[in-house]
Amino acid sequence: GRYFGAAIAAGRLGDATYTRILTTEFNAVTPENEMKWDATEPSQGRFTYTNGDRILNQGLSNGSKVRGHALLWHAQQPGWAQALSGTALRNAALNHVTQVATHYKGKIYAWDVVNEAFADGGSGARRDSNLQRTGNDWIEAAFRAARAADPGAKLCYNDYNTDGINAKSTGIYNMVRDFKSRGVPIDCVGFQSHLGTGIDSSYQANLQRFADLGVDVQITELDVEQGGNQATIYSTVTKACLAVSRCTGITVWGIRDSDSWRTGANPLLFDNSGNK
Ligand code: G2I
Repeated sequence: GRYFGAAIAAGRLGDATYTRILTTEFNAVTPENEMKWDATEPSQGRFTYTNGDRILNQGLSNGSKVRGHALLWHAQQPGWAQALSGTALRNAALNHVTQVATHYKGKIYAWDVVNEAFADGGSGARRDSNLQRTGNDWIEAAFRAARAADPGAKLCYNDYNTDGINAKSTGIYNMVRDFKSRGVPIDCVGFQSHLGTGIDSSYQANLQRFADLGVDVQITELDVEQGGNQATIYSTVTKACLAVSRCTGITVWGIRDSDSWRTGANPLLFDNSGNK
C-alpha cells in the first residue's frame, strides 16, 4: 500500500499532542530540516547526526518509512560550502552525499538526492547556483554517489512548481528521461505540491507521464492554502496519487497549522489545537 507521511521537527517531539497525531495518523516521516547540509555538516568534514537520528528513530520505532531530505540543495548550505566553488565544491558536495547516505545506509526508504535544481518560469532550464556552476553533470554525479553509498534507498529528484505539465516540470521530465536512457540511477521524482487556492488540471497527467518513464512518483511536501477549496484540492491530490499506480505515497509538510512554515496560511490537515 501507499504510505502517508508528515514532515516533522525534532524540537516538537516532546509535544504530546503532536506525537499522538504523528503516531496514530501517519506511517512515514520526513525531517523538515534535520538532514539538510547545514544541519549535518556544519563545518567541513565534521558530521552531526543527533537531530537527524531523532527523526529516524521516531520513524523506525513507529514502524514508519523515513524519507531522507535533502542531500544537495542550493539553500540551507553551511557557510563553508557557500564559500566554495569549482572542484573544491564538487568534491565537498559528493563527499557530503557519500557520508550522509552511508550514515543512514539501510534505514532510509527514499532520499531526496537533489532538491530544487530547476529554474522557475518558462525556460525549463537548470537554476543557477554554486552547485550548477560546478558543471551540468553535478546532478548525475550526486545520484551515482548516493547509489554507491546506499544501494537500498530509492533515489529521488524533488522540486516545486512542478504540479502540472509546465515548462519547469518538462525540463525535469527531459532530465529523468535522459538519466533513464543512460543508466544514471534515479528511482523516483518528488512533487512538493505547496499549493495555493487552485490546482492545475494536468496534475494527475503530469504524475502519470513521469511514472511512464519508469520512476516512482511521490507527493513530498503537500500543503494547501486555506480559503479556496482547500478540502477539494487535498482530495484532488489524493485521488490523483491513488489513480497512478507508481505513486507510492503522500507526505504533508507538517502536522498542525501552527507547525507550518507558511505562517498564516493554515495549510495543513490539523488546526492549532490538533483537531482534524
Ligand atoms: O520552504 C519550504 C520547503 C520547500 N521545499 C524544500 C523544503 O526543505 C522547504 O522546507 C523549509 C522548512 O519547512 C523551513 O522550516 O525550508 C526552510 C528553509 O529554506 C525552513 O526554514 C528554516 C528557517 O529559514 C530558518 O531560519 C530556521 O533556522 O527553518 C530553520 C529551522 O527552524
